[in-house]
Amino acid sequence: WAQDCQVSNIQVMQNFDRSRYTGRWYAVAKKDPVGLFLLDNVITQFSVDESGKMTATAHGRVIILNNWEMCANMFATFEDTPDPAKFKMRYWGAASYLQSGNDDHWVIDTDYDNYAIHYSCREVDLDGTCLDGYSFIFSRHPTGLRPEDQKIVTNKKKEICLLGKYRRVGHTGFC
Ligand code: ODT
Repeated sequence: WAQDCQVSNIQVMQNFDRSRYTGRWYAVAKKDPVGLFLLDNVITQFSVDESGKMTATAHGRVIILNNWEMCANMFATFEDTPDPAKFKMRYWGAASYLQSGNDDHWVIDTDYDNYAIHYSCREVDLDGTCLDGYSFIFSRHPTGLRPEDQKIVTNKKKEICLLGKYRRVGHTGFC
């Protein structure tokens, strides 16, 4: 089996269950996109509304306008696609000067109770690989991933061709 790194061949979570995904997730690692936004202290909260649609809020430390450090409060709604683990995420900030956009939002893998791997390719290259994207590793635990989950996560990072591209996301209490 040779890894081809085609975005269209990336395997996502089978039978993704959005209701089990709800609640709080702590970002523990991140692969940054071009135009990096969320720096650290990133916590997200997923919900499913009365109509079954997934929504989320997130906060994290950002630096805007060159040198102004603040805690960004962000919101997102998710549009379903034929694959239950692939969404379109429309997002915006509590303040107009924060980032907004519409990104792919794929759940690569999760056990719902401990870890989750998120992936978003913003720009697919001519050869079908990802030219610009980002990925978050989330934990249910503010202390990070359990050792038994680290192995699973490392394997998945390999599968999505991002092994070695992540940095640790710290939680210092800034937000
Ligand atoms: O930080 C970056 O460099 C790119 C990320 C931009 C999107 C941030 C939008 C957050 C919107 C509200 C929360 C949603 C939860 C998302 C989970 C993972 C992806 C951000």
